[in-house]
Amino acid sequence: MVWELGKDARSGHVITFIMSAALSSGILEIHKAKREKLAWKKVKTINGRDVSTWEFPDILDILGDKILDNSSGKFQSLSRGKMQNSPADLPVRIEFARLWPQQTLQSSQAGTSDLEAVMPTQPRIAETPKTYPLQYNHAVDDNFVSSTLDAFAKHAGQPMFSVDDALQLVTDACKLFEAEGTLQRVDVESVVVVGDLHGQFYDLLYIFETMGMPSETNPYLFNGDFVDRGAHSMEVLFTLLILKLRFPSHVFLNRGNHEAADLNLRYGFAAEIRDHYGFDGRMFFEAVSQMFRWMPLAHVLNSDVFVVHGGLPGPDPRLPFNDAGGGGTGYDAVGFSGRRGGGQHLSLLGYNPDNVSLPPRNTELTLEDIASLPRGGDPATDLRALAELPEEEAEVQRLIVDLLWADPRGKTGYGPSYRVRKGCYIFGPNITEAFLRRNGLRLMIRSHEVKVRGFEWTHPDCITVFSAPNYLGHAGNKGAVIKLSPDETGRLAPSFVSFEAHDAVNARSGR
Ligand SMILES: [Mn+2]
Repeated sequence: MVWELGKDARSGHVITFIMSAALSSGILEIHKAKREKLAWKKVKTINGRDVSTWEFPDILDILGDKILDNSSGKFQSLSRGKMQNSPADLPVRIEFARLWPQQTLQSSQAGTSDLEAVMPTQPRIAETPKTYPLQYNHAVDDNFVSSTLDAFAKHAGQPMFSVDDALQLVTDACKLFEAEGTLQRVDVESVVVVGDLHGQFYDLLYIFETMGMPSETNPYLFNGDFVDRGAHSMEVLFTLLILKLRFPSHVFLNRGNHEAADLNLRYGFAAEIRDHYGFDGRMFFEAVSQMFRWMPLAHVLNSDVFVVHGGLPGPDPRLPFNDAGGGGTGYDAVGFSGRRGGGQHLSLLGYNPDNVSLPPRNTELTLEDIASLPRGGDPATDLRALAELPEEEAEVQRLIVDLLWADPRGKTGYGPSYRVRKGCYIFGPNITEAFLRRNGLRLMIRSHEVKVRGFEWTHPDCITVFSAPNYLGHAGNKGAVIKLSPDETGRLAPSFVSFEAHDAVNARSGR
């Protein structure tokens, strides 16, 4: 079955189809008994590109960028969009295959996220002690940084540190993050902001080549999603940690949604740790997971620029997440069609987010509110577990999920996100504006979504930056970084550097 979005079609149709397909596969797992007889759709190609082996989030990543605005199509037009972004090439042609639920179910079970399935449970017997090229003894100087980066570049994919040294390094870095705040305020002359890296180590090296190595005079802020997806999460993570240890007040890291154990088990980082350290990798995995829990969630630069991985706090009050039976399994943010009132339409086979626009929060969140969010845990994306918590506690957890997972959209107000299973929303330009104004801020920078040029002016005062070119080894996008340096008034102003992929093996094989 093929649907084609022609020039006359209202933009937004494609993404609606895709969202409904994603929604379907999600619902399938829960309501299997009810839906066994139905055929389900799976995307085979997009504009002729075979995406049949891609996971839905990846397809959405790519399509969310092609269709410049994934809600109302406001930025999408036959000329340049309002934000001067290039529109997607039309028509977008999407080919669906029909699949029976049983097959879909099996393939989703194959990707089990259980620690036992990824990590070895038994130590190997009679293992000869290995020697490793690098040693870590708490002293990180320029020489250590450069020899580590050299060794990584030459031997990417092989462990360079003993697991004991690796553990020590993570433990030391963790102490630095613990000493920082959930919301970290820093003042800088200038700073390079780097978006998602996703294990693309050689692209990180290229960023350093182009923008200069981090130093006291060249600060960096890495905006989350360092690991998973790409081939060299270990090298990327160690590089960032070593730089943090070398320049604790000039290298900053924000936690991304992929700095979380459950994602690492599914998207490659845990497997990479296993390949490096075997049974001992369990210890290391747990230490890294613990460190991730203490990374700051956001930075404010010069009391002016807000930097966060995903997005802004969701609506207040929140619309409840309902399922067809009202059990709160969280597959939709708004009522199903057939529910009375509200003019909101959501059915099992698709919904039109255009019809949903929740107003800005009754109580706008302050930076102090964000600063007081707890750390030390993983984002609560299990909506059923969340429903068990006292409301106040649940709301705190939802805010953390918003910061790590939410996306902006073109239409004003809040709407349902295709990441609805994480419990988050998409937010419009007026939401960004209200948050920034309430907090005396001028600009927001976020990452989390792939962009053709590596960056995008998503709202008048919100930039998306994504630094993993040719994401997943096949997205064909450029990567970009933002350099913030003082304008004539002395305030931080962005300039952009886009770059092509420099990593021949970006994608972890078989993932
Ligand atoms: Mn992300």
